[in-house]
Amino acid sequence: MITVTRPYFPERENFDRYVDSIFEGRWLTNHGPLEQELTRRLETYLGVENLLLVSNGTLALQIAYRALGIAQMPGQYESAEVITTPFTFIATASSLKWEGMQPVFTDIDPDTLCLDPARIESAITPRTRAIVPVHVFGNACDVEAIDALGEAHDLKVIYDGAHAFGVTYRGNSLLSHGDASTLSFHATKLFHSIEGGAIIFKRKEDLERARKLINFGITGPECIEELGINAKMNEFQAAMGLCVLDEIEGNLESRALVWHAYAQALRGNVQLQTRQTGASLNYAYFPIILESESMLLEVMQRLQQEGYLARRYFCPSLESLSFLGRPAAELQDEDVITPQIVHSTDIASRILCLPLYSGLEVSEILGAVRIIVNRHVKAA
Ligand code: T4K
Repeated sequence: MITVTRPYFPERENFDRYVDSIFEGRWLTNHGPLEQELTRRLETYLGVENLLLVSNGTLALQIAYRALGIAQMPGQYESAEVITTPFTFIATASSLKWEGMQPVFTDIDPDTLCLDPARIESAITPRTRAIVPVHVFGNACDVEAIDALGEAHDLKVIYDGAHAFGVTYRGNSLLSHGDASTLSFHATKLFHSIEGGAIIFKRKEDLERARKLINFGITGPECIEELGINAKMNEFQAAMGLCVLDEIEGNLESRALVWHAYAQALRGNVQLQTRQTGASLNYAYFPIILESESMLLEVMQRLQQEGYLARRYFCPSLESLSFLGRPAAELQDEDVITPQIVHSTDIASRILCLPLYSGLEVSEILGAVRIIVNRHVKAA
């Protein structure tokens, strides 16, 4: 079976060298030497400052909310609101709810699939604390418009950049926008550390606060300064991250071949995500948008019969999940605004991500391309 993704496995000898250094140094976690080395190397590779490694991309979001002071602290009013996109992986919104905030979904742009800045302003209320947009499938959000909205309304902006590893926008790292940007280094991502993630802060003082929060709020042997949690990256995760980073260029080249082969064969046959002008490609995902859900189901089944496991990233559209909704008491509140979601629901019902990973050969995807093109020709 050719799955939607496959984790990148670096050269075993390279990994062994890093593991040998862990055994020699007898240091396993709590800000070890490999975690420090990976921090430095990622800052250089990504062209960013104030990067903090954490144990996964979901905790990266949660820690960012806390460090920036928007997450609920015990005893605070329940219904702080955060504007976010319904077209994303569940963790973007569930991390908000988990931290006691109310995700308020506003619609996406049906072409870029990112949060539509034109719809954000009317959803802002006195309870709004922040905006959490997602660079979905590595496509840059309209960062200028969103950053400006954040500034005008005194709202924090945290970009969920889980898919945006290495993406540049107008020559600089896309991840340097907002008050913070987060990354996921899950095994299925183009850059990974088995499980892992990072936060890139605009300000050094936010980084320092977050560094404390990921280590239980501890600042010294007998000093626990504030409420914290454990969100540290361990040395084995960092070792994998270093090896994967050592080989990142080959990984990207291999993905690029398949990405461009799909694009060339499918453009004009199915709708593709419109990429933001000025943003680079990182070849993380290849989504296609079919004409209807029934066509999607038919294509998916045919692909599966031929050995391709495409995935419905991201379905369902998150506004449909009742457990992310408002508590009943708040629903009676006149100030509550429930924006209409049209595009995200529609796109979520018709979008399919095709297999894409390093090592996948162009010759291996031709069968999938044929199935999709044939179905399109039949429908036309
Ligand atoms: N924000 C956004 C926008 C995100 O997309 C994500 C995660 C997050 C936040 C949270 O970050 P983390 O806390 O996860 O770091 C996967 C990943 O688990 C998840 O990290 C990712 N987004 C999401 C888009 O995809 P699933 O449920 O699709 O994973 P799974 O287990 O079905 O794997 C997909 C395919 O990969 C399988 O068909 C086979 C292959 N696979 C997977 C694993 C784990 C392998 O071949 N080997 C493996 O070890 O969620």
